[in-house]
Amino acid sequence: MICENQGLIQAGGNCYPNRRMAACLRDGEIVLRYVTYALLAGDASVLDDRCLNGLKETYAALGVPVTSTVRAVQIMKAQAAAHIKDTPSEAMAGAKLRKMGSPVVEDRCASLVAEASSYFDRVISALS
Ligand SMILES: CCC1=C(C)/C(=C/C2=NC(=C\c3[nH]c(/C=C4\NC(=O)[C@H](C)[C@H]4CC)c(C)c3CCC(=O)O)/C(CCC(=O)O)=C2C)NC1=O
Repeated sequence: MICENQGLIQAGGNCYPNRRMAACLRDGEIVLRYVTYALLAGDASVLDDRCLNGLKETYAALGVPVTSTVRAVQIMKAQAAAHIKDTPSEAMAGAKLRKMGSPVVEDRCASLVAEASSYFDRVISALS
């Protein structure tokens, strides 16, 4: 997200200075954590109630840009799908490429990928 929009980390950007960058990274982790909870529960209510409830208003009040937030969630969605399918991108990962070697069943875990994707989409629609 930052690579695509360097203005975020320049004076006036919402990830400037480091304090805001740290808050943004933390928010990304929070979203991933609640998406994980939803996956484990097979239900989005914990994501809705404890993470997304009021977030759009909070972000609006703080001037956190929606388009950049949505882009970050889209990137996490794509990464999550690649990890569930155990098909990380060699081009993106470079020397850090690591395959989990976990058993990948029924059409590369298509139903699990679809379920995870639906929770990321829920985050995007709650913020849009
Ligand atoms: C458990 C549920 C929960 C959520 C979801 C949560 C979000 C949350 N993010 C916040 C701030 C923030 N969130 C961001 C996030 C970003 N800025 C960008 O440019 C990017 C697009 C994006 C990261 C992808 C930033 C920069 C702040 C600090 C804004 C400021 O203080 O000016 C704040 C204001 C208080 C604080 O700074 O900690 C809250 C409440 N807090 C919670 O307790």
